[in-house]
Amino acid sequence: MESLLYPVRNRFRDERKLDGLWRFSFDREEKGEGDGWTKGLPKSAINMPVPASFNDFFTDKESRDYCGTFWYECDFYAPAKQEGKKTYIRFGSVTHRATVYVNGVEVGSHEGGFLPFVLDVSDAVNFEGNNTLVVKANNELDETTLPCGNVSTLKNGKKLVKPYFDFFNYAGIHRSVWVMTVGEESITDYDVITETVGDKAVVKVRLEAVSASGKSLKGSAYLTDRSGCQICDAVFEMKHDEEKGVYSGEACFEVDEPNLWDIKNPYLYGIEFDLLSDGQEIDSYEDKIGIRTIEIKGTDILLNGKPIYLKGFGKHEDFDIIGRGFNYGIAKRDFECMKWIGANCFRTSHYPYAEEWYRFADEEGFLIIDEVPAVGMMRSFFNFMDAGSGGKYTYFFETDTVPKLKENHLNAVREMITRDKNHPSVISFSLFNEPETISTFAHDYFKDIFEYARELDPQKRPLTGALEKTSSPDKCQCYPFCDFISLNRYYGWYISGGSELSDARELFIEEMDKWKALNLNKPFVFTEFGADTLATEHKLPSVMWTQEYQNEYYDMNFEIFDKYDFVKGELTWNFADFQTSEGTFRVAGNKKGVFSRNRQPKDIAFKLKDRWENTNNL
Ligand code: CKX
Repeated sequence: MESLLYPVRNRFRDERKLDGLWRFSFDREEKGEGDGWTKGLPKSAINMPVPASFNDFFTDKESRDYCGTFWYECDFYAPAKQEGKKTYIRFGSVTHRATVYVNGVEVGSHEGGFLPFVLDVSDAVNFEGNNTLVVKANNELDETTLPCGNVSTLKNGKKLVKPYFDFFNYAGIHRSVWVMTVGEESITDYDVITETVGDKAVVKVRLEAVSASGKSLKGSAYLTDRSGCQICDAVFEMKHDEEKGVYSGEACFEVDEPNLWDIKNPYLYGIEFDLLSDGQEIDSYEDKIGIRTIEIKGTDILLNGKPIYLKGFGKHEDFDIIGRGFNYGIAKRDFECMKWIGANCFRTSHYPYAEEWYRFADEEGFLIIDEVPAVGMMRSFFNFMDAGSGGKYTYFFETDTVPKLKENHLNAVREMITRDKNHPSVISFSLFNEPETISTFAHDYFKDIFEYARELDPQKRPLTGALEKTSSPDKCQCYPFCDFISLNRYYGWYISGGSELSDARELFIEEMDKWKALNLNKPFVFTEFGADTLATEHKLPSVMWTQEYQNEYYDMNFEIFDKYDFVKGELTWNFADFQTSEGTFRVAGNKKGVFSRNRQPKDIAFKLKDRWENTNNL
């Protein structure tokens, strides 16, 4: 079973978090396996909090920037053995890859650092006593991994990761770890599609289950309103799908006068699925769903049939000390800041975030563009700045790396859509960030990625991908795949910044006129625009990096957005300052945040608040 359902605890299922203080060792010489670390780490292992990135706990550079294999270990007691039940370990994510051992037995591995994986540990677990859980992890990147990068070796032999993107390559066990007990006959997945017809809603549900014994299964489900009252129910005939080895069934609810999920009233219904065999209940699964529609019509993005304008941010999972580790307190502060400023949307740039973000957004009424970790698909971070000028641009033509890259990309798309498909907050999937898109190789590569995603998403949400400037209207071969066009544009920052702002404006208009001339009849959303700004710097008249310049830059950008009626969203780069690799290009991080890294507003935040709260047409 590879069920990515979020863990729940009920009369048939158990889940316990293993978060806390684990033990940790770097494995600089790759000796761990030979030295028996699969059974337990050596005495020299140190304490390490989970979930968190390991990097910024350290006070020495070598450890912070460590590149290679590292190990985690914790002890756990499994829930008591029960007839007909299996025991699983579930990782929210381990960055970027992991192999897992229970009591020295290898139980599985996973590639990709931003999505969950679940391993059946039933045969490896000792139910009578203590168990040792060991994770061998690795944070290296290459041109087949998502995200992309490579590793260089310094003269002193030290390995250094070279990401093809600017955010710091944080690593570790970034999200919660659970030990779970689930029946051999159990619910493994469900899909929900919601439609509105007049004053009714139709909720189509597909339930999937496994039956190890081959016993026939039946399903039932019911919906409850906010007060917990049951409002409708349905029964599923479960049919065996030979090819997939699962049972599945479909049912349909009709909800009279539904409370639609939207930004102002994010109404969630409860849904409970029950699984029966021989008339006996054997499993159940509870969740919350929202009834809403999302579609593109002409140049409009329609939420529940009404046009919306996306206002918000590209974000990162990034904070002082804990790096990319999920923390509810930080998520709470981020949602409060986003509410305060009048935002309604964020993009999970450049990877799927912890599941808790989406559950939180469902509750709070935020729209999410959910992005797969396909970032860095140019040869280097700097390459995207000059690729258009005739530099290397064919990321997708080298046949020795592309098949593996594509396999990893398709897998990440599958895992992301499987995990996130039922969230009302998720209005779109973004399938790339700033790759090379101007070759026929890129065209053929992304054609398959988009087709796969369309096939997988039961809700058939709009798909997109964020295009940087070399993906120009006359050269880009991939924008036709997008249901709305997402542009990352930096006129006035990377292009003609500072005193040249008036030129930036002209160039921006030139490009937008070209898009307009294509008459695509699709919405455009700015998925990135922004100017690095030091929260401490003021200067009159402005210079780049000051708060005054950030304001002028935004004013120019707003003027252009407002000129073109097919622009249906503005997601600034970035919500907050974030950590990057070090270099001359960044001042101890990317400073394009509207908020500082500790989530305090820069001057620009007040301008945005005014625009987003008070401009009627947005
Ligand atoms: N876009 C010209 C991807 C983000 C970066 C952002 C930046 C670039 C800009 C591309 O991940 O942080 O340079 O600020």
